[in-house]
Parts: sequence; structure tokens; C-alpha cells
Amino acid sequence: MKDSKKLIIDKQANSAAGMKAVIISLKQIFGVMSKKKAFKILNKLNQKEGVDCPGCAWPDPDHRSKLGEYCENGVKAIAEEAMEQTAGPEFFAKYSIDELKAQSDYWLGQQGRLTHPMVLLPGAKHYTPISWDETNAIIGKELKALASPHEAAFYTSGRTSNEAAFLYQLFVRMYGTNNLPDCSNMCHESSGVALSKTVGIGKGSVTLDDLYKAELILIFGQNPATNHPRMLSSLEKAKKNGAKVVSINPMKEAGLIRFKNPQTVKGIVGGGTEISDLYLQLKINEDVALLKAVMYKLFKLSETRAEILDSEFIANKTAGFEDFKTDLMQSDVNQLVQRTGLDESEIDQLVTLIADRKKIIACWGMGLTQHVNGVDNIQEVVNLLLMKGSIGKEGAGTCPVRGHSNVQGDRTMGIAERPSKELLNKISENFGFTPPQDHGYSVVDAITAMHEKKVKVFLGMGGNFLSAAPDTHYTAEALSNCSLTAHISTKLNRSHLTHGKTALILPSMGRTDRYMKNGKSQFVTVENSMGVIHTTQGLLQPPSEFVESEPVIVANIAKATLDQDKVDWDFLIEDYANIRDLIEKTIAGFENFNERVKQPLGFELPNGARTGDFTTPNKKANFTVNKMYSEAIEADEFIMMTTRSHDQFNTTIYGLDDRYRGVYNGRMVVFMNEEDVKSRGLKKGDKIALYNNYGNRKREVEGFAVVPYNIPKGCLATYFPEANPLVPIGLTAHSSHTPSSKSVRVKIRA
Ligand SMILES: Nc1nc2c(c(=O)[nH]1)N[C@H]1C(S)=C(S)[C@@H](COP(=O)(O)OP(=O)(O)OC[C@H]3O[C@@H](n4cnc5c(=O)[nH]c(N)nc54)[C@H](O)[C@@H]3O)O[C@H]1N2
Ligand SMILES: Nc1nc2c(c(=O)[nH]1)N[C@H]1C(S)=C(S)[C@@H](COP(=O)(O)OP(=O)(O)OC[C@H]3O[C@@H](n4cnc5c(=O)[nH]c(N)nc54)[C@H](O)[C@@H]3O)O[C@H]1N2
Ligand SMILES: [Mo]
Repeated sequence: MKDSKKLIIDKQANSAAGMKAVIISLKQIFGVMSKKKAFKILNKLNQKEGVDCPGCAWPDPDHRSKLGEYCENGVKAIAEEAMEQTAGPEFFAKYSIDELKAQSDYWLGQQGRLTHPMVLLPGAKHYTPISWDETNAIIGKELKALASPHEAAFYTSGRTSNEAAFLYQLFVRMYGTNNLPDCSNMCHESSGVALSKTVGIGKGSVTLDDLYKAELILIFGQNPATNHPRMLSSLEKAKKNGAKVVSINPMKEAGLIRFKNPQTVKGIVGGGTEISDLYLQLKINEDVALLKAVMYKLFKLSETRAEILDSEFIANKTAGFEDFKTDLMQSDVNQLVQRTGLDESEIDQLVTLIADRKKIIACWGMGLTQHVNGVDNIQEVVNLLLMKGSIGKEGAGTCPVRGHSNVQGDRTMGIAERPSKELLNKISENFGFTPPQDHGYSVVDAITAMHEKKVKVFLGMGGNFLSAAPDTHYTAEALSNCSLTAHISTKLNRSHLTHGKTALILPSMGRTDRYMKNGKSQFVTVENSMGVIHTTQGLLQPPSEFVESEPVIVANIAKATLDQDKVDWDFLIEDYANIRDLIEKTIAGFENFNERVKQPLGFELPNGARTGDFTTPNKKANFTVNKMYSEAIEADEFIMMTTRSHDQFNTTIYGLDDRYRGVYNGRMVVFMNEEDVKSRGLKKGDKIALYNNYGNRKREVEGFAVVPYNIPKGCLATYFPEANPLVPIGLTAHSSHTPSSKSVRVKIRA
């Protein structure tokens, strides 16, 4: 089956959600399961003691809406996970690997939940069923046969629960490596690195309550209407309380213009709430230029209005101010303004908004983190907040908006290729072995190592490594070099189809599935974007009796792999409370874990930046000096971002529409400034190829339909993962190694 409807390119929307969102989401879920089942799960979604939405990590408000505490894309996430369709042994007998490869990502996802452990034997063309005992034996044998534990890589995607993540990292470290790449490497790693260095904690500092009390909210490089729809309700509330909102984004995103709250009658029938008071459509990757220009102008203004800076906070709580100021004031402000592509008057409006306010929150998403200078972007955001004393107090601070629903929790649990000494010491103290001390491979390092045949076994805990990673063809070569690739998955994806000599599919339960042990229904825990730990408990019958829970899968792999066992894995999976006891002993902030997690709202982890007690080595918040990034761009080159459509969750494609951007029935599109379209002799719908030549490797993708769009000149936007073959493996952010998927040089060919 091909996705064969004709591509439609229509007008952009100028508001998000409303009744249409409700209708579309219900249509989606009723299409894949009975109404009874749909309502059973929706009634529990994001409710206290209910199921945490596997969609995004946006926190739940204390008072949950009776109309349902979920959004259109949350419902789509549930429909995708809990669909009744299954892909079992008959499905794999019917389709060969090559036939499956020829299908679209959308089609693959529609085939349903994985139901049986499956193996692809060396040279085979089809996956065939296998028992769990055999999959564990294969993994154990392959891992034991390696010359060094560093020849294996253990990936994690951010839906994994705290309990599963804790067991997984413990197993991997007992096995002997820190090769724990995770999706965070491709996501908010730049935030983690920048925030740890400047304010002592790699997480955001604000709570939902802060958002409601803020005077000014800056939203950099984020598209909440699609990726964190419930954030719009929070912004609506903040605006009601008097906050101003500024969006800084090359694309004019519908939800940042206006929001019609589908949880309120007014939102459904009324005109909605205007979200952005100011919308700065700067050029791709010119946020540092914008921030420097703004801060320069604030300093100039402070010469006559000293009170616009928080000099007391700067003196008592920060370090590095003089160096920062000296460097900044040497900038050529006209050049900075020019680089942004904005009118100076627009920047001046932002300066005025900032100058007149004290409680400022900066939110950001992938538009800041996925650039070569991603870490600098965030460090400049922090510089601005520090000048204003806007951190460590009510209504102010940092708000990196996390992606996967438990990506932050996985890191807290020790899924990190660069673990802290504190964690390693605790592990050694509690488990009686010395964990590996050397840094392991991040995602990009792991790909390179597989390419160089230094890593031979790849195990994925969730996710879709091939399609999420940059440089798809290079990554495919890397995975194909492995002797074993194995994936713990809920749904079929492309990573199962580009494989090592032997490949395994290990079917896993998802968030919505009920896990029973000894007649008792088990819950697991997650951490939201604002550092609150709470429970999540599935309630649906899993798709088959062969599907296992993630902690059980990990424990059994550990048992089959580790010879000297210092951990009683069976005891741990007997009752997940036993795992939580070990987490309490090992990870800071989890005192009385099993007791505290029973509170209906969960509990907050300690956060120094929230209270103004900075946990950096010098106990101060640190200003930083960041160089302007410049890259020679040829006259016929564009800067391309890869972004998400409204109908996808990362590599999972829910549908083929991006209705806020006016695109229907297709994903192979390139958004392009209208003048650029004309000057290249193109018109709407023309098909073009995009290519580049970083590091002398030719990368090309054909068949993008031109969409004339409201985006600055010289900038292009395409969808992730279709454009990933164009993102070079070596083009990564300094210090965080995050692929630069939001700024890639490309040329076009008609
Ligand atoms: N429904 C749904 N929800 C999701 C996801 C999903 O795919 N679907 N993914 C989840 C995950 S893992 C994540 S990380 C988040 C991602 O959530 P977002 O961070 O919102 O993700 P993107 O779609 O990649 O969009 C980033 C935004 O950055 C802008 N941008 C691009 N380049 C620049 C730049 O140089 N400067 C600035 N200022 N802006 C720029 C783009 O125009 C776009 O609006 O969402 C999570 N939630
Ligand atoms: N070019 C480009 N590349 C990007 C990005 C971008 O903006 N542009 N964004 C990056 C970002 S922010 C991220 S986070 C990564 C995402 O990278 P990943 O997290 O690796 O990708 P996903 O698409 O979220 O993974 C989807 C798969 O996870 C499995 N799955 C879903 N739920 C569960 C579960 O509960 N348990 C288990 N075991 N498996 C499950 C299913 O099999 C599904 O096919 O991609 C990155 N790649
Ligand atoms: Mo992400």
C-alpha cells in the first residue's frame, strides 16, 4: 500500500486547537479501538493515580480538568500505542524485510503492536518467532563473546520508566561499560550541558506555578501547539494573570499566535486567546546574535536606568559578570541586528519588555539545542536571566521544555554516557563492584564506533535509532556492521529492518498496558519536565501473553549475561517497590521513595537553581562568554531546519497532515520563503532535490514539494525523519555532541 492521496498545500492556520482538535483526536482513537476501550483509557489519562501520557513531558496541573487532562496529540499517542491491530508471526511470515523496507513509516506504524519475540537469523529474509529464553541466550552469548564490554552500546529512548531505566543502567555498568547513548543526546543535551555549567543543574528551574506568576515569558525555538499542546493552557492562564509572551522562531507557528482551549466552552465557541504579544521571526540559528543585541541594548539603557539590572543579585549570586560585560560591549551591535534579519524596532520592543519587568521565564525547545552552537544559545539565555536576577525566585527562571515523557527521569536514574562521580561512587558502595569510570559513547560516537566496527552489539531500549539519528545512510551502514542488533519495542519501525547479522525484536508493554505480578497490578514512576516524580499505571490488557514489561526484559537479559551476580534480579522484578528501594539508596532526592510517591501529586526533586542555591563548584551562577558562530555560506546555499509536523511523534507518523501549516496528505515538502521560490524560478508544488557535501560525503534526498511559506529568506524547513539523510554525522554541537538538525547547509536542484 502506498500513501497515495494527492498532496494539498493550503493556507497556514492562525490559531491552534479548538473544536477541530477534539474531533480529529476522537476520530483517530475510535479508528483503532472500541469506544469502550477508548473512554476507559482517556478517563484515566493524566489523572491522579492514572496513566501518564506517553506524548510529552509537560507537567499536569494540580487541579485536573473534568473535560479531560489531555490534548489532541496525547490522544493520538494513546491511539498509536493501544491500537487493537497487531503485527505477529503471520505478519512477519507474509512480508520479507525488503518488502517492509519499501513501505512508509506511516504504514509500518499502522500494522499494530508487536506481539511475539522475533529473530532474524543470519542471511534470513523474514523474521521468525523465537522464545524469550532463546532471545536472552543469544544476547548473553553475543555480549560474553566480545573482546571488551566497550564493544557493545545500549541505547535508551525517553519513554522508559524510572524503574526500567535504573535496572538497565545497573546491568550495563555491571557488564562493564558506560556506553549508554540515549535520545537526550539528540535532544536537550545542549540544555543539560549549558545549565549544569552555569546554574549547577542540568534541568529547568521553574514550576507550573512560576509560569502563572511570570511577568514575561520568552519562548525560543519551540512549537507547543504540536509538541506540548497542554503548555498552551498554561500560557493562557499566565496571560490571564498579566504575563506578556514573546515568541522567537523563524516559523510563524499557529499555536503561538492564538489558542482556542478545547477544555473550556469559551475556547471551543469563542475566539480564543492571543498568545504572543511579540513574534520575532529571526533567521535560523541567529538566536545568539539576537540575545547579544538585546543584552547590549539593556546595558546601554542601564546607564540611565540602573534599576533595570539586578545589581544585588549579580553581586551576591553570580560570577564572571565583568568578563561577560566587557566582551559583550565590544560587539558591533549593528552587525548583530543585521544577522538576525529582524528590524531593529522589533528588537527594541523586546528590550523594552525585558527592561520593564523583573520576573522573566525563558522556555525553549529544539530550535535552540540542535545547532553547532546549541550550548552557546542556552548559555546566552542564562546570561540574560542572570542580568535580570530572573532565576531562583518566584515567577522566574529556566524552562527547557522536555521531549519524551520520561527523558528527564531516565537521566536522573543514571542513563548517561558521562555519569557523575557521585553516581559511580554510590553504585560501587551499594552493589559491591567498581563501575567503569571512563566516559562511554554518546549517540553520534556510538554510530561512528559501529561504522568503524569498534561496537558490534547494539541493544535499544525503546526508540527508533536508525530514523532518529542523523545521516541515515551512514547510520544504516553502522548498524549493518553489527553482529547483533536487538530492540525492545512496542511497534515496528525502520530500526528493525536495517540490522546486524542477527536481529531481535523484543516486544514490550507500553504505558497503557496493565502489568500484573502475583495478582497485584504494578505501577512505575516517571519525572516530568519540571522535576516532579509521580506514578503511572497501565490499565489495558497487553496485546499478547508474550509481551513483557521493560524491567522484566532487562532483568532477564542481565541474568543471561552476567556471570558473577551481585544483584538478585528475580527479587527486584517480583515487586517494583523493591527496585524503588534500590533507587532510594543510590540516587539523591529519593528519600522514602515508596512512601512519598503515593502522594496523589507525587513529589519534587531538589533543585538548587529553583531556590537560588546554585550547586556549581563555585556555588555561584556563572556568566559565560560565547563567541559568535559564523559559517561560510555559499551564494546558492540555504540553511535548513528539520522539524516535526502536527501528525507525528518523532519517527512515529500518526497521519499525513500538518494542518496548522496547511499541508495535507504528504510529508515530502520543503517550506521556503516566497521570494526565494520566485527567484529560483520555482512555484508551489514543484519537486526539488536537496543536497550537500559536508566532509566530502555526498548527501541527497529527492522529491520535496515546494511550499511557499512565511519563513525568512535563505531558510528552509523540512520534516524529521525524511530529511535526516542530509544531517551530517560530524556536524554536532560543541560540548554536547547534539546533531545540528536545525541548521544544515543545503543546495537545491530542480
Ligand atoms: N505531538 C508530538 N509531541 C512531541 C513530539 C512529537 O514529535 N510530536 N516530540 C517530543 C520530543 S522528543 C521533543 S524533543 C519535543 C520537541 O518539541 P519542539 O522543540 O517544539 O520541536 P520541533 O518541531 O523540532 O520544533 C522546534 C521549533 O524550533 C523552531 N526553530 C528551528 N530553528 C530555530 C532557530 O534557529 N531558532 C529558533 N529560535 N527557533 C528555531 C522551529 O521553527 C520549530 O517551531 O516535543 C515532544 N513532544
Ligand atoms: N533531523 C532530526 N532528527 C531528530 C530530531 C529532530 O528534530 N530532527 N529530534 C531528535 C529528538 S529531540 C529525539 S528525542 C529523538 C527521538 O528518538 P527515539 O526516541 O529513538 O525515537 P522515537 O521515534 O520516539 O521512537 C519510537 C519507537 O519507540 C518504541 N516505543 C514507543 N513506546 C515504547 C515503550 O513504551 N517502550 C518501548 N520499549 N518502546 C517504545 C516504538 O517501537 C516506536 O517505534 O530523535 C532525534 N532526531
Ligand atoms: Mo526529544
